[in-house]
Amino acid sequence: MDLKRLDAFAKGIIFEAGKRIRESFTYDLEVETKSNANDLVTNIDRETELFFIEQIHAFDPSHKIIGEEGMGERPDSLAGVVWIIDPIDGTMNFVKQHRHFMITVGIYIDGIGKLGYIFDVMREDLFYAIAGEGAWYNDSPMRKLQPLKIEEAVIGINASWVTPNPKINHEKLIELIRTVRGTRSYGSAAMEIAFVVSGKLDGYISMRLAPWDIAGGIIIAQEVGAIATNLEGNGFDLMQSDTFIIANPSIHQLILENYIEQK
Ligand code: 2AM
Ligand code: CA
Repeated sequence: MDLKRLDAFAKGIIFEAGKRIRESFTYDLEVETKSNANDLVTNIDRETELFFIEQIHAFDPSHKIIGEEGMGERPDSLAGVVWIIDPIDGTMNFVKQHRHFMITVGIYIDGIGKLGYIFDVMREDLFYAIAGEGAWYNDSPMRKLQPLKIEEAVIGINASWVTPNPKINHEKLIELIRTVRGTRSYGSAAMEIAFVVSGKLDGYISMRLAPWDIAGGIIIAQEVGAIATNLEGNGFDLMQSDTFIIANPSIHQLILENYIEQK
């Protein structure tokens, strides 16, 4: 497999999809809800996924696609070349804020992550990696993450987990929030992962993410030394939804051991 050629093709269709989404603001969005009233999808999410599928199949019909909107083959294993795609990560931001939403793509070959992309559509900012060769923010190589103390860390977390909830001990998370330098919540998992791998955040915690939210980001993580696991400390299973933490290597284990207690 010629990874350089695949990388050039992937970047080309990501940029083109981003251009189409930016142009889509000139006509009406159709917003629907999915699993619950706050789980949004639009015609643009679906049109963007379809654009990826058509382009990828024209490039190589043997490639398979797992997309959030379910329009690809959704193979039940990662055998062969599999693209895991979220056409718009942060759909609520897309609808309400017209910014802070990402296209994110991970390309896996026989289960091994090879190419990972997180594209901030409105800023036209690309975070990406080629496994074993490094990671880049636009044209600049990303540095390996440098060690830091937990007291210096800025952590991405959704405020709802710090209120009483059935999934996680919120008192312990309050202790984490009191310990760290600051917290942020951006509403796009891929954006928060992009910020961790590029050192703009030092950790990000979520109680439920899907494979397409993280598939591209975890490939970038490997290249900069960020640690990404579920909240048990095991690898995220790309065939199902799971809990998730990505963090600077100097604080990943410390957060899991001292501040995370699932119910
Ligand atoms: P989405 O916008 O592609 O749906 C919001 O906090 C983040 O969590 C977004 O990245 C969002 O992705 C993701 N998300 C929202 N609902 C989810 C669900 N039910 N399962 C997994 N991820 C979800
Ligand atoms: Ca999405």
